[in-house]
Amino acid sequence: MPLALNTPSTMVEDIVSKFKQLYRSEPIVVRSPGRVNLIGEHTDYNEGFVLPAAINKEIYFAIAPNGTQTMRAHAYDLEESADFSLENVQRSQIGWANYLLGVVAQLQKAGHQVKGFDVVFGGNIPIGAGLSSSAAVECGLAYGLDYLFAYNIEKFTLVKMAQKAEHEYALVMCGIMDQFASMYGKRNHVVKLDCRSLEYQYYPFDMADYRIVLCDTQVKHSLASSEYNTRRQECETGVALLQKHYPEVHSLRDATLDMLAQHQAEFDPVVYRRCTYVVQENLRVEEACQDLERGDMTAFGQKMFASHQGLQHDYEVSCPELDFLADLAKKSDAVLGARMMGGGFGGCTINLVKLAQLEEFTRQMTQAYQQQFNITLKTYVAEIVDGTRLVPIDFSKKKA
Ligand code: GAF
Repeated sequence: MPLALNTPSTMVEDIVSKFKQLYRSEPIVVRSPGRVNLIGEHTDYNEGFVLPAAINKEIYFAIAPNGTQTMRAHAYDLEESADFSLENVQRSQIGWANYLLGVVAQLQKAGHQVKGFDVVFGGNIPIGAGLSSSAAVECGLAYGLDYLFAYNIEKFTLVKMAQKAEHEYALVMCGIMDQFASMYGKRNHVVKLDCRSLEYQYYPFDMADYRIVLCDTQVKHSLASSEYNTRRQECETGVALLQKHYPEVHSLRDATLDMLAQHQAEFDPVVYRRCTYVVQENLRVEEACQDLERGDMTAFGQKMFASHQGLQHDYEVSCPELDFLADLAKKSDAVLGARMMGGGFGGCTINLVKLAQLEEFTRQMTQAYQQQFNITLKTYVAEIVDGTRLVPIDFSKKKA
């Protein structure tokens, strides 16, 4: 989702004044965040566990009804506008518009009447960094239209609609984690989601002595989406094989390391490694949550390192840039845990860093990355924030 950076303090004002300038009415404003994932990677589509949180990298929407049958949309950071009829909604050639149209299509499929509306959206979620800017856009619009047209749709249904929008209009067969985290984020908490039952539990995430630091490789290898879909297929192949012996296995969530080991000879070695990783990662999420309950951040961090090892060697979704950063972080005594985050093949590593050594860490990582790849590393200190919400706006104070 191609959006440029912007500073949070002026973002709402800028977007609202652009809206007024373009559409001459008073909008509602919605804020929708990107996400981090502490642990539990590539487990969501295997009906396993994830541990994400919404962060202070966000997309803002200004939206108002326009009394027509048209969506008039403006992508603030790209300075691009486009109008779309809401009769017979289809995928567009305009990439950014598909995230909006996908949501509209889902609402219509569910039988909701989507009347004409105007929308300006923009934000500060870095693009291609694996922080789920597309989920933020989908969730923000779904939430905004639900409010505007008083559909009264359950928040969870909005999450599913946002995910379907991604499948059908962005053509990425993602799991549910990103949209869930964007919508259900809770300030200073991580959320453990069971991606099968969709039950969830918040865990306080103590940031007194630590910071979540994202190191953005600035690369996105072209393999990313094709390999994502291949991994999904490999997992399904593994499940089909296990099912012959264990009919109770419906997804890798139900598999154990023992089951895999018993039948290793029947597996293609690559599929075997993929399945092993997923089963181990699921166990790690459970154990990491116990670490959080005990306040044992050292043990928690160790699981992040182990997760990276699995993603690098068994699931093979990492890349040299991510491996370099994860290895370097592992050697630093400023870091409790680090790993690649999200789909892989680029984007960010997530690092749990001691607050007292934050500057030193950032300096060391930036220097080393520059030397190795001749790329200026970007680092973000993530704060954990609430999920998608309305932003109260006092129009009496706003410039026209
Ligand atoms: C991407 C997907 F969108 C998520 O659903 C998830 O599978 C993640 O990759 C890997 O954990 O962000």
